[in-house]
This record gives sequence, C-alpha cells and structure tokens, in this order.
Amino acid sequence: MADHKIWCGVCEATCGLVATVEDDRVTKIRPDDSHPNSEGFACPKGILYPAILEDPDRLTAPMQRQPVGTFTAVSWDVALDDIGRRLNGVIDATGRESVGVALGNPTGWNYGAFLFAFGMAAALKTKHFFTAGSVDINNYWVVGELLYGHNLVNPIPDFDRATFALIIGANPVVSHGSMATIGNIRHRMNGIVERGGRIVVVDPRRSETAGLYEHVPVRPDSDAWLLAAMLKVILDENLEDRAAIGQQTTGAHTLRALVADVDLDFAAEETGIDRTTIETLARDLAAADAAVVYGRAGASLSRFSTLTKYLLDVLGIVTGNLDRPGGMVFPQPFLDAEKFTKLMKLNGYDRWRTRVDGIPEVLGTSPLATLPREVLTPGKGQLRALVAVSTNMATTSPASGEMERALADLELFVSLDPYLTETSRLADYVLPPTMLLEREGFPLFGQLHYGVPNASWTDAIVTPRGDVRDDWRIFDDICRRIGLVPSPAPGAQLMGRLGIRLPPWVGVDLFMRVSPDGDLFGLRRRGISRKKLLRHDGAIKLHDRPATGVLRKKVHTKDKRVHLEHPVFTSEMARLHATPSADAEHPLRLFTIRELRSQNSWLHNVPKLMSGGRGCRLRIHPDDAAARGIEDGMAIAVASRWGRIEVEARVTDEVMPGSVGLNQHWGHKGGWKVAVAAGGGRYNDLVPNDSATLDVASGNAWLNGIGVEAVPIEVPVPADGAAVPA
Ligand SMILES: Nc1nc2c(c(=O)[nH]1)N[C@H]1C(S)=C(S)[C@@H](COP(=O)(O)OP(=O)(O)OC[C@H]3O[C@@H](n4cnc5c(=O)[nH]c(N)nc54)[C@H](O)[C@@H]3O)O[C@H]1N2
Ligand SMILES: Nc1nc2c(c(=O)[nH]1)N[C@H]1C(S)=C(S)[C@@H](COP(=O)(O)OP(=O)(O)OC[C@H]3O[C@@H](n4cnc5c(=O)[nH]c(N)nc54)[C@H](O)[C@@H]3O)O[C@H]1N2
Ligand code: SF4
Ligand SMILES: [Mo]
Repeated sequence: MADHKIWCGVCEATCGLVATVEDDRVTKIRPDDSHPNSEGFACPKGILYPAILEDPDRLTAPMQRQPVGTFTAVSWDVALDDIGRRLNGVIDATGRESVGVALGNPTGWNYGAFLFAFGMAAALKTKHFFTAGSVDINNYWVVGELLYGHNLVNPIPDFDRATFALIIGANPVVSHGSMATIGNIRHRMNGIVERGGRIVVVDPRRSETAGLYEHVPVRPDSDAWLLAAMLKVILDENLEDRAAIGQQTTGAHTLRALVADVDLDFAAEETGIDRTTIETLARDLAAADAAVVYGRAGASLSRFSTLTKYLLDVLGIVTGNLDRPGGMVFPQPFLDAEKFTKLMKLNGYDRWRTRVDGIPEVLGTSPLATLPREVLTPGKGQLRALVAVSTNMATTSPASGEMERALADLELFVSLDPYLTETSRLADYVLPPTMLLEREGFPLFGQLHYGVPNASWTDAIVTPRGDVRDDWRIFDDICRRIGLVPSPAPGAQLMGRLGIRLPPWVGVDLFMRVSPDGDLFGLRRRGISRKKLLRHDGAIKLHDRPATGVLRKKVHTKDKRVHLEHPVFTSEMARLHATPSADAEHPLRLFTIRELRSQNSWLHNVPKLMSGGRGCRLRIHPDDAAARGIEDGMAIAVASRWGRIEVEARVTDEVMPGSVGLNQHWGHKGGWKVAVAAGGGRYNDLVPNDSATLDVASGNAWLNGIGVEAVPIEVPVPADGAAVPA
C-alpha cells in the first residue's frame, strides 16, 4: 500500500489529491491539504475518479465498426493499418486539407494528446482543426489577441485582495472556476465579504454562487447591453481612472463613441435590470478600492461573446483595476504557452477564413459549429476524414442532429475515447486511451491560470486496464502510417525525417527548464525540471501569487500597451444594435446549468455520481409555468426554431421570469449504460449552428439565450417546432 500526491485533471481547478494504491488499484482518494493552490479542497468528482478506471463500460481494446453498425474488438495493428490505408486514400484523392483533427475539453489535462493533436493538424496544414474552445472560450482568444497582442493573455481575478467582485455568468461554487485556477475558490471569495467587501453576481438564475452573495438577475444573452451601459455611465460621469488609462492603454478616446448610442432605458429593457441598478453598479465598480470584473461560460456563449468579453476587460481597465493588487492580474505559468505558441507561429487571428461560412480562424482553428457544413458541402477542401480526441461533439456542440449526420457521412472517422458515446458510436474506429492516474503528465491548462503559481508533474500510479495506449502515442501511430511527424516544431520535423521521434515530454522539459522558473540545466539551483518534479511528491509552490505591475512584460503589442480600439469591436457593437432580441413565438430564453457532479458530458456513467434523485429538468418560474399549465414534475416538450426535446419540469423561482434553465448534456446514446439509462433530453438539439447565429467574430457557438417554448407533453407540438402554449 502506498500514498501518492497527485493532481486532479477532471476540471480546471486542478486540485491536489492524495491517492492510496493497493494491489495496483486506487482504493482511496482524499484532498491534499499541502497543495499550494487547492489547500485541501476537492469535490466528489475527484474523490470518485477511480470508478472511471474500473468502469465495466470502459473500452479496453480498439473497436472496429461492422457493416451492421455494431463494434468488434480488433488488435491495434489491424485498426491502425486500416486507418492508415484509408487516410492515405483520402489524402491521395483530395489532399491533406480534407483530413481534420478535433479535440475536446479533457485534452487540457492531457498534454501529450493536446500537443500531438495540435502537431498532427499543423503537419497536415489543415484548416479543419476544431477544438472545444469554439463552444467555450474562443472569445477569450480573440480579445486576448486584439487587446493584449496574444490570444492566450488572460488576466485572472485576485480575489484574495479584492474589495469588490462583479461576476457575470459564472458559477464558481459549482464549476470551481474557469479561466482562473483559483484553489478553494468559494473560500477565497468569502474572504472578500469577510473583509467588508462585496460580490455581485449577474445571472438569470439564483445559482449556488448568486445565492451566497448579491444577486442581480439578467436575461440570458443580454450581457453586452449591461456592460456597454455600465461603460457609458462611467465615461459620462467621468468616473474612469485617467492615470491608469494613460499609462496602460491606447485608443481610450474611442470608447465614448463606441457606447454613444447605447440608450440606458433600452439596455434596462433588454437586460431586465432596471436603469438605477445599472447606474449604481457602474458607480460602485468605479468607486471600489480594488475590483475584479470576472465573467465566464454564461458570458461566453451568447450571440455577442467577443463584445461581452471585450467589455468585461474594458470595465476592469478603465476603472484602474488591471495589473494591480486586488484587480485582474497576469498569471505566471511555469510553462509559458504564450512564448511557446509565438515561437511556433501558432497564435493569431483572422489569418484565413473558413471555407463555407467565412468565419475568421482563431489560433489556427475552425469553429465546431461549422464542421457539419465543411463535411456536407462539396468542393475543394471538403472535410472527408477526421481524427478526434476526447470530444463528445455530437452532444456538446450546437445542432447535435446535424453534427451526427455529418460525422456519419465522413469517409473515415476515428475517435479516441474511453467510451462509446453519442459521438464515438458514429466512428469507424474507437481507440481506447490510458486515463489520468494511468499515465504521466502535468496539468497543462490549469497551470496557465493558477492563483498561487505552482508546478507538478506526476508519474502513472497504476497499470492501465486492458490494451489501452496513451493518446499521444495513438496519434503518433496514426501519423507514422501517413508519413507525418505530429509536431509544429521545425526541429521535430527534421528529426522525424532522420527517423528520430520523441515523446512529448522531451520538448516540454527543455522549454520548461529555460523558462523563468526553470533550472537552466542546473545553473539555477531552485529551478524546476521534469525530473525534479517527478521526484517531488506533490506540487512545488513557485510564488505566493502572480506579480503585479508587470503589464509591459506581459502584453505582446509592439508599444507594450493595451489596445482598446479595433474595428472588430466597433463592428460587433453595430451588430448588437442591429440584432433583434425578441422571438415572439419562442418567448422563453433558454440557458445552461452545470451540475456539481457532472463534468460536461462524461461523468454520467459513474453510479455514485448519478445517485440522489438527479435528473434532466427544465427550471421554469412559477408564473411562466402557470401560464402554460405546467406543474412541477410534469413531462414537458421544449421546442425552439431548431429542435424539440422532452424533459421533466422543475417549477422554481430560482430562475427569473421569462428565462428557463436546463442541465447540459443529458439524453445519452451509445455504450455507457448508466448514462443512457439516466434519460433526459439533449440541450444542443435545440440550438442552431448556422453562421448567422454564431458570435461571428470568434466562431463561438450561441448556446445561451435561445428562444424556446415549453408545453405539457400531452399537447402535440407541430413538426416545425413552433409550439403553442397550452
Ligand atoms: N461541476 C462542474 N464543474 C465544471 C464543469 C461541469 O460540467 N461541472 N464544466 C467545466 C467547464 S468545461 C467550464 S467551461 C466551466 C464553466 O465555469 P462557469 O462559467 O463558472 O460555470 P457555469 O456553471 O457554466 O456558470 C455559468 C453561469 O452563467 C449563468 N448564465 C447562463 N447564461 C447566461 C447569460 O446569458 N448571462 C449571464 N450573465 N449569465 C448566464 C448560468 O446560470 C450559470 O450560473 O466549468 C467547469 N467546471
Ligand atoms: N448547451 C451547452 N453546450 C455546451 C456548453 C454549455 O454551457 N451549454 N459548454 C461548452 C463547454 S464550456 C465545453 S468545454 C464543451 C465540452 O465539450 P467536450 O469536450 O466535447 O465534452 P466532454 O464531455 O468534456 O467530452 C469529453 C470526452 O472525452 C472523453 N475523455 C475523457 N478523458 C479522456 C482521455 O483521457 N482521453 C480521451 N481520448 N478521451 C477522454 C470522454 O469520454 C468524453 O467522451 O461543451 C460545450 N457545450
Ligand atoms: S474541483 Fe475539479 S479538480 Fe477539484 S477535485 Fe473536483 S473535479 Fe477534481
Ligand atoms: Mo468548458
């Protein structure tokens, strides 16, 4: 029996855990009190993680689709040789550009998979590179590039020293933080209130976070109006911090014109927040000693997510809260991804546009929403083969049905996934990976945004089940068969041509050792290396907190200033003004609810996480329910212009009138039996993917604020989805 200090790679919080291993099995997991960032916090998902390793539905051999649609286990050689042959066939017929790569959320904690998927896309020089970023954070990558000169620049909230926190569309008490890896985040947020400060949560639902602090209900998909109105109040009343603006930015003189046409009364109507509250919020933010303006998924999945993220940052900047204690601070990762992507010339924006819809590329990727049309629209560059890793995009991307049709239409679809999911069940081959705790690695994504910068790299602590392989190795195996080296690095390409292929840690270690916290190959005694981290049990604290007063070092623009002006922001503001918000036939606005014991779509097969009466329920306000004859617990149909699902009603005043909240990613299909048995409806069947409804500047999907109508199930809903209230 032995204990190992590990890190949890289920969500962004990246908590430190202690795992007990007996007879090559993880028998117990508990929080690691000594972890510098998470400080003894952990949630049920991390604690119950070993159930995934032992799951009887987990795939432990490569699966080959049979003509009748069932799957048969085959050897790795049989699978890989056939995949190679078929990929070569597609490449010979229509070129490398007709092969695509897709990656999902869990690659954030699977650095080898991430690097090799990126590497394969780079080596193919394909524009068909899709990431979960386009249903999540592409707006961050665009605003990072335009404001700070690099996609990956993302200031995080310094909750420990803030006196005021404006939180827009985030529920950190449940999500445990996103784009900000603040350990034990609830405790740190409570600290603000304990010090006499305030936290204001803007959310259509009295979420677990909003319930703890001050709650301002907002209509989904209207945050841009709220933030623009607040900016207008601050500028009109001369409440901005002129000194900070003068030191840190260029283009501030354009802000007044940008929000000149914003009418506060109209903004109040659109947001459902009265004008006085908007004005007071703006004044309070400007007057606060040290404030954070933090938004997340709820603010990123609207039709105007680039504009929303821009305005969030601008509000922090003009009130003098960027790069200062208690404000929004620049993180200090031990692996500097900004530098790495710059070296490899990967970062950028709008260097090309997607073939069918003309959406700007972001970090060299195309949006998932456009994938179906890239597959189904003939012509040069049509997508015909796809290798996907850890993505359940048939469920997690907009217009699920269309995504399924497109995936089924591919000449070859290969999915690297531990389960037969809604997505992988459509693949020609499903290739089973090693999972966390069965492979070595470091928390690639978490380390980018640590509140307390720290470093860890852990070894596998148990032998992988069955005949599984590391994802990166599967990519390498596939690439060998089509003559590619899966790397963007010229050095790796050269070595590949000489027959030398390196595992992912070699390059990462090299890069880490020459980074500011690295050991410079022994020259810096306290510096880190992979070897040192592997030898250390647990994480090494690198700094107490990210440094402030570092803006000139952190911003990548030539003049080392934040660029507040860009034509994209102006045109997005014009698009906001021009877009009608109401949909009379579908008057309810649908938004997403994340659950404590889910991680997106993929933990619904763990019986212990699914216990306790969980279900897929539409939260609807008592007034809206009464108007439709809906009672708590009733089966109801929810229809939008684009689709219809059936779920259970939950009548509750936790949602504001006119808005309805639904859990994401239920209604499973495939081979994960517990998940399928849980039933429910699939949110993204209600969601459009056409280019007109996206956040066109970033390609981010429109997932929150969709117009829907809900009726008791007895009432027939017409096939065109236009439901009539009972
Ligand atoms: N337990 C758990 N943790 C998770 C995940 C999970 O599935 N379960 N997923 C992980 C992932 S991938 C991510 S990206 C993060 C997300 O992290 P968060 O963004 O903190 O998490 P959400 O729960 O999506 O919070 C979004 C909030 O926005 C609200 N909202 C919805 N639409 C709108 C809107 O239009 N405007 C405003 N102002 N609010 C709106 C919702 O009611 C919700 O409370 O969580 C991560 N952590
Ligand atoms: N309506 C609506 N839709 C949303 C959102 C929303 O708020 N509302 N949120 C969006 C967000 S923020 C995100 S991040 C996306 C997430 O979208 P996805 O990334 O598609 O979703 P996950 O459920 O995280 O999918 C993970 C898949 O990876 C597999 N997996 C887990 N670990 C490994 C591994 O180590 N190796 C391999 N090869 N596979 C693994 C799982 O079995 C699962 O099938 O969903 C988005 N979709
Ligand atoms: S909060 Fe996230 S990282 Fe922490 S234990 Fe839970 S799932 Fe793991
Ligand atoms: Mo996400």
